[in-house]
Amino acid sequence: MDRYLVAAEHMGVEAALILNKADLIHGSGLPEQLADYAALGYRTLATHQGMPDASDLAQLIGDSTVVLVGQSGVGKSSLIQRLLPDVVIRVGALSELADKGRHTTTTAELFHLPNGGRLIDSPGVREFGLSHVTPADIALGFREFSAFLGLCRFRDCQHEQEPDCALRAAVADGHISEARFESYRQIRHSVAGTA
Ligand SMILES: Nc1nc2c(ncn2[C@@H]2O[C@H](COP(=O)(O)OP(=O)(O)O)[C@@H](O)[C@H]2O)c(=O)[nH]1
Ligand SMILES: [Mg+2]
Ligand SMILES: [Zn+2]
Repeated sequence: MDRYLVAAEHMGVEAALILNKADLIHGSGLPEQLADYAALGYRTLATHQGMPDASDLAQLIGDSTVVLVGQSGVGKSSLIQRLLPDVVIRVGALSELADKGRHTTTTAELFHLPNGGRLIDSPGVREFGLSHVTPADIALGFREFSAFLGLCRFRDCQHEQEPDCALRAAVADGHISEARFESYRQIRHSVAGTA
């Protein structure tokens, strides 16, 4: 999720988080995590296919153009099917698996919604590339870090072991969650590994 958010921040695209299959998440702690993202200022929605009128989704989308991203099987196509009950949309992880097996080019599909919104379904997106993103961009992709960037003792602070690191101090003070900081470090290292 944080990789998607870094990419969205980098592109200047507004991100909203949809927790789908909310019928399956009891006791998972996921609603609490979603609330953490809402507190960061992201729009969030918990939904599932048992809410067939999809008004919650339609409201979130409004008249904007939205691309749905997420791993295969999370229910992207099903979400669109709820918005457009009369359109024939391929639902089911199997069809996407078959696509991968055939190495077909993944095609995105654009759907027009009745209220003027547009929705792009993106089948088979497995790895969301951050190849154009620099380490500094990754830190900027974590929006709650921005208040602390530039305040470390060293201008080129890697936020690892350096003394007087403002980011790590913010984590220690509870201004930045440990989960998000750990996520930042993982993304940072994964991108450094491929650079
Ligand atoms: N329990 C549950 N299953 C869902 C929900 N939404 C989708 N699914 C199922 O998840 C599978 C993958 O759905 P699909 O829309 O094809 O996912 P996509 O790969 O992201 O497009 C299908 O078997 C759907 O029936 C939901 O809200 N709850
Ligand atoms: Mg799909
Ligand atoms: Zn630092």
